[in-house]
Amino acid sequence: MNLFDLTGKRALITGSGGGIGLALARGLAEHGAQVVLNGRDPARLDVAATQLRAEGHAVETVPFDVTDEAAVIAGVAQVLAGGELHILINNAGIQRRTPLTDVTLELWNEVLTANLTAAMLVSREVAPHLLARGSGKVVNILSLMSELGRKTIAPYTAAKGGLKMLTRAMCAEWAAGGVQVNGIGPGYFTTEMNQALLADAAFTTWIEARTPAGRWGDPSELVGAAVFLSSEASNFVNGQVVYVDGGLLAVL
Ligand code: GCO
Repeated sequence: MNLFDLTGKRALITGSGGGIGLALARGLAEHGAQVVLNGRDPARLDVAATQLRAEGHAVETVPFDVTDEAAVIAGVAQVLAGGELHILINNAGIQRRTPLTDVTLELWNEVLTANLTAAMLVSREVAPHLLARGSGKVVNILSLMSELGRKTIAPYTAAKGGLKMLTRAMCAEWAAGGVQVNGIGPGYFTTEMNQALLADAAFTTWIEARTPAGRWGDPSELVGAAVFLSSEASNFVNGQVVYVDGGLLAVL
């Protein structure tokens, strides 16, 4: 028996038109899952789906804005109308970098909604389906900022810290119903969201020195943790966070 086999499982990955979300969708598909791509841009999802189908994977696209409650209700209903759902990966998120004294309420709400509230909305709509079956997986994509602060990203840090505690709250409510809720905390990865950082030689030098592995991560390196937390291998793992950070959190 392969504990990590996702054959027969169907997974919704939010924000999977590119970046980490698409890497995770590809990884779950490579381990047998049927994947449902989500994002706000249907055209971007279609490009991603075409790539994955060309690689031989079963892919659906369900575009909806995870920050819009009505869109989430309708979008999740559409996903569930398409069949059983076994895995939800709350990946969608944004980054806005500015000093806290310059943070407007609009920016604060934009970041908190995209990175925290959206995970609650989508999970609230998916959970009854998982609980009715008595099994399922929810994986929240956290951050190093669930544990550490860094200047100029206070809203993101607050949101990702909240997402760690929301992961534990979901565990408290849903574990007895056979649903395992856990998190993945990426370190610094070469993603679209981090392009400004990757273009900053001083920052990349600092991160490479601060990270024991001495390098940035590739989004494909998050797949192992995602497959583990999406598979039978994690059936007694609840409320935990797997940090995939090259050791950054482990050392000063
Ligand atoms: C930043 C980055 C980080 C990373 C990641 C680290 O501005 O420092 O965007 O937040 O994206 O979240 O775990």
